[in-house]
Amino acid sequence: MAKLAAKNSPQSLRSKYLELLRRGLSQAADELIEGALAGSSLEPEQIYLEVLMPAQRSIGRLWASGDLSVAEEHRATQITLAQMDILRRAMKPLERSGKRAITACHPDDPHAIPCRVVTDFLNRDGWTVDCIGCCPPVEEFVAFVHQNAPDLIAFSATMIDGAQGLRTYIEAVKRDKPDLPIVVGGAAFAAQPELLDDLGHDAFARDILEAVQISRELVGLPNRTTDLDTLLTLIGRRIQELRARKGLRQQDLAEKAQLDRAYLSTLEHGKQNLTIGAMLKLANALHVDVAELVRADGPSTI
Ligand code: B12
Repeated sequence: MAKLAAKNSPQSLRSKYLELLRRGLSQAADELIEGALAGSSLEPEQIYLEVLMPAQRSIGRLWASGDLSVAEEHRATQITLAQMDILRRAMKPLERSGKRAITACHPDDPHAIPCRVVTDFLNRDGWTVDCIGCCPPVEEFVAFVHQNAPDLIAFSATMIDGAQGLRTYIEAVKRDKPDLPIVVGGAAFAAQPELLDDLGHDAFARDILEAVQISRELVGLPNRTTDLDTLLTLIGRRIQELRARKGLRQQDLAEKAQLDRAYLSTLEHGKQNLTIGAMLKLANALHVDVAELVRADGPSTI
């Protein structure tokens, strides 16, 4: 039973997926992800954010350490793009909100995949999204914004230069449309938060789920995390992530928290309306604040 749970965990799927990326086995990657969608209790959103994205970051590390060539990294990235497409289709979109967004990154920052990720998750949340990836020159971008009349712009920055360059774009957009909300996010800001100083944006989101939440707030849509299922899923993922970080098996954590392992399993899958008492026991067993359990970050390392 424990073996089965481990087999279906995001961590084990991630290691298998990374190995296929390294070896460039695209068909096997199709089979692995399709199999996980069909046969495990993991949601497509979870596979997307907790399997594909960390694996991409690992590919970056392998490339940086010389363990993968540039061509092998490119091949891995193409495989992941194909899987993102499969998962995007598997995610059930929520009711259309009537809101429109543009997602983009700076032209000097060729990392357009994060724009695609923000796009997929806003789409899932009911937005209509124009994903343009790397921006055209500033005047053309402003004209595009004018023509498409979005309710929000989400800028992503992976490279430091890209993050700095966004200032010019934000200034130009704000000159034309001072009230158009702009949310920013991405690895560059996570690495150097001071890049956010005087950037001119309206909000910064630490991760994709937070971006979706903040975007809703910025345009006055009701917050969907008040939806019980979403909240329970977020809490479940958080418990699972904190447990994995401490190297604990479900059984270990259940014993420490004096909870039933099967109950913990349903909690981690967001299928159980947990009591405040259980939340407190888990927080104590994990040595974290209760508030930590309701944060929505995905794991950043494999
Ligand atoms: C694929 C890739 C490329 C591809 C990009 C393809 C594409 N269409 O995007 C290509 C080959 C073009 C590329 C080029 C380069 N790359 Co590159 N690349 C990567 C790699 C392996 C994966 C990127 C990726 O898709 N990650 C998955 C994403 C989605 O994860 P993420 O960025 O963390 O995004 C998450 C959050 O940040 C957040 N988020 C992101 N955006 C946003 C936006 C909003 C609004 C919000 C709320 C949240 C949010 O949500 C995401 C999902 O969880 C990374 C490794 C890595 N660590 O990511 C290196 C990496 C980013 N690249 C790197 C480098 C150095 C380069 C090059 C400079 C290499 C070179 N010498 O030529 C060039 C860039 C050249 C230039 N013109 O500047 C470095 C950057 C180091 C640094 N910090 O400066 C990395 C980290 C690799 C490494 N370990 O060294 N790269």
